[in-house]
Amino acid sequence: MAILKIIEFPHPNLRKVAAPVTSFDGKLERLVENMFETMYEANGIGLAATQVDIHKRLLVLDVSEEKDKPQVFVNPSTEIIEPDLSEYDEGCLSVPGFYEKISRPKKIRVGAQDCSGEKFTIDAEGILSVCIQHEIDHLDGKLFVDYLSSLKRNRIRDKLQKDQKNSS
Ligand code: GNR
Ligand code: NI
Repeated sequence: MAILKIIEFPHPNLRKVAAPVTSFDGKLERLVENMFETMYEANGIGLAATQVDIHKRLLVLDVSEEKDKPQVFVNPSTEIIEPDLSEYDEGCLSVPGFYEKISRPKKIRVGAQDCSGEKFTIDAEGILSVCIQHEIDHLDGKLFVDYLSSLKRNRIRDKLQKDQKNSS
C-alpha cells in the first residue's frame, strides 16, 4: 500500500471534471486501497480521487466513530430526496486548516458501483450525506470554498499559497 500526495487549493487540477470508471480490475482495487490508507493517515472522513490527482469518478469514505466502516462509491450519482437545507461545519484535506458552515440538501439517494462494478443504492442523511455531496463536488471540480464569498475564498487562497511557498 502507499500514501498518495493530496493536492491543495488553489492547485488547478482540483478543477478537473473526473471521467467515469470503465475498468473494474486489480488496478482499481489497488487505487481504492491506497486512497483508504491516505484518507486514514490524514484523519479524513472522505477522499475523492481528484484530491490525489487521479481524475476518475470514485470516492472513499468512513464516517464511523471507530474508523472501521470503509465505503467505496464508484461512478456515484445523487438525487435530492429532502431539499430542505442543513448546515454543517465543513473542512477539506485540500483546504487544510479552514472550516466554514456550508448548507446542502438534507437527504439524498445515491446510486453507485462497488469495486467489482456491482450497482447499489443508498439513502443518506447527516454527516454521510454531507460527506458524499462534498466528495462528488470534488469529482466535478468543485470545492467547499466555492460556496463562500469571493472575499473569504481569496483570503483562504492567499494564505494557503503562502504556506505552500514556505513548505517547498
Ligand atoms: O475529512 C473531512 N472532513 C469533513 C468534514 C466536514 C465536511 C466534509 C468533510 S470531508 C473531509 C475530507 C475531504 O476533504 N474530502 O474531500
Ligand atoms: Ni474535500
